[in-house]
Amino acid sequence: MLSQTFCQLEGSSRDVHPVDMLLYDNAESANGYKVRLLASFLDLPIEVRDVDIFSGGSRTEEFLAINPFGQIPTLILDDGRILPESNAILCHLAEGTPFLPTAGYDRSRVLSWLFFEQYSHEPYVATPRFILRHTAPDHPRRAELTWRLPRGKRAIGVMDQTLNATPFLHGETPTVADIALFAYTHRGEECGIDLGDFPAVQRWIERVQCLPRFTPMRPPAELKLVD
Ligand SMILES: N[C@@H](CCC(=O)N[C@@H](CS)C(=O)NCC(=O)O)C(=O)O
Repeated sequence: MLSQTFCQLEGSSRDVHPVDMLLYDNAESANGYKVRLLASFLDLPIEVRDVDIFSGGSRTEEFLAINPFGQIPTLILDDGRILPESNAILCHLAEGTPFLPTAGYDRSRVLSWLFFEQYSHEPYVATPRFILRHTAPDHPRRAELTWRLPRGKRAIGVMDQTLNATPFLHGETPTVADIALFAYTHRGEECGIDLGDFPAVQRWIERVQCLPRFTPMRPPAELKLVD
């Protein structure tokens, strides 16, 4: 069991509050932001501990003992159990709330957006953002943008088509599907994608930003380049 700690949650009306879940995170990560955003919507107190992922902080022996994937976000539950993977964390925290429908077709449909995010969106939207923000202009990885970005635009196009018909990705109210896909999509310009081409997505971004208890992504302390 984690000992109860006290922290100040940024962008929250709370000042000092007892918390019992711990999130390994990094301000530059929109995967981590997914968790912080849902926690804010649900008013869940979570202590956030930043891991310096750009200087090997996620590959230390100590961190690999917590998460052998060597990645953030990783959540430590109040009973000490470990939960990696942003979308699994979203589902865990959203259980029993309107952000995750109960078992049946609706829940499966929300899950299909989460798998879409990981397979068809994240590698072609989040990875270009990483390349553009964390490699020098002559870095060999810049060549990947030529094949990644068209696929990213295709994924956002699929979202745009859906959001032309419904206010949120699965119907009339927000779910974890919206949170998972909002995270990197709303930073489209940083990913090399012009959101002006996707008007329904732009309206949806504003809709999410107007939800009660919305919290913005944290700015990174500094932008670090990788070799
Ligand atoms: N599928 C994972 C991806 C997590 C991920 O890519 N994390 C990155 C930051 S956004 C990370 O920890 N990178 C550091 C590393 O791989 O060492 C999820 O959705 O949580």
